[in-house]
Amino acid sequence: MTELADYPPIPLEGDWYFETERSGFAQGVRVRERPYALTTPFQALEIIDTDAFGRALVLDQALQTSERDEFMYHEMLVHVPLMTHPRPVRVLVIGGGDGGTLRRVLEHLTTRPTQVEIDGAVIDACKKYLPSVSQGAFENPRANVVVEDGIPFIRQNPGGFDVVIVDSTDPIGPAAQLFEAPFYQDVARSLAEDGLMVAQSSSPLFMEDELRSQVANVRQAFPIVRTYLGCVPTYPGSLWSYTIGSKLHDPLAVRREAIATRLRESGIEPRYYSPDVHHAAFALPPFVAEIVG
Ligand code: AG3
Repeated sequence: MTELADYPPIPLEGDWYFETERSGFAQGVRVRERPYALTTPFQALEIIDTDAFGRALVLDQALQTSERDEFMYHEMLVHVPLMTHPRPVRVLVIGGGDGGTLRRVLEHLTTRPTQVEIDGAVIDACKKYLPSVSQGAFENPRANVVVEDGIPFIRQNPGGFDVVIVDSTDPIGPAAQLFEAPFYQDVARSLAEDGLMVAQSSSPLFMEDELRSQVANVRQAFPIVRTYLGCVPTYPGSLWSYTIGSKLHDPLAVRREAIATRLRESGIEPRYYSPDVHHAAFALPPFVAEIVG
């Protein structure tokens, strides 16, 4: 254990860490080791080794990603919007300091994606302690990684991006503004005429109000808005949502054969995403359809 001294580590009960949600609900993992913890200028960061999920990243006491299930989240966050755009060239990632998103973006492109992450300490910790998530993405010469606040960055870069991917923490703390209407309007301005964006959009079961207002905010900025679902066992309730805002391309209009061809040509071998999963993810249970309107 190193560098735990300057940060009160996440509270354990015995060797269990419980992430508590509102409504008196908690999800627990047994913790084997606590290799690293740090209070950054933005948040409390801890790396834990768990029996169930392998090594994992915790920010402000919310599990962000784990070796075992990171693919379930990152593949859905990246492949769905990038397959929706017919020819993504200029791609921007906001957040995503563990590198799991950047790694998948690099698989699609031959061009240079940009990533803007506010907290360089997350990148440093994940490169060192969670290298299997980024798999060298930060060292890739094509990766343009900027440690900066994404909100002013997006305002200063209008007009060029094909796809913007918002890989943020929950809508509280440092990421709160990334869920607001002015930010989505800035994102829309930063996109090309046929550009689109995606943002992780919380648990439809436990964060219903946040999802409802986020989707309403995306609607203020984009004509095509589609929420889709996936399963991420480390997140509260497992059922997780993502929301696309698009100027032209509709994720529902992408043909399965086109997805299969692009996967094959790019040599991408997803473990969660597939042409069928792409479309299935947009089938919303009535309670989710009601939330997103
Ligand atoms: N981004 C979404 C994390 C949400 C987790 N919420 C929670 N555990 N309450 C994760 C970043 C992965 N690149």
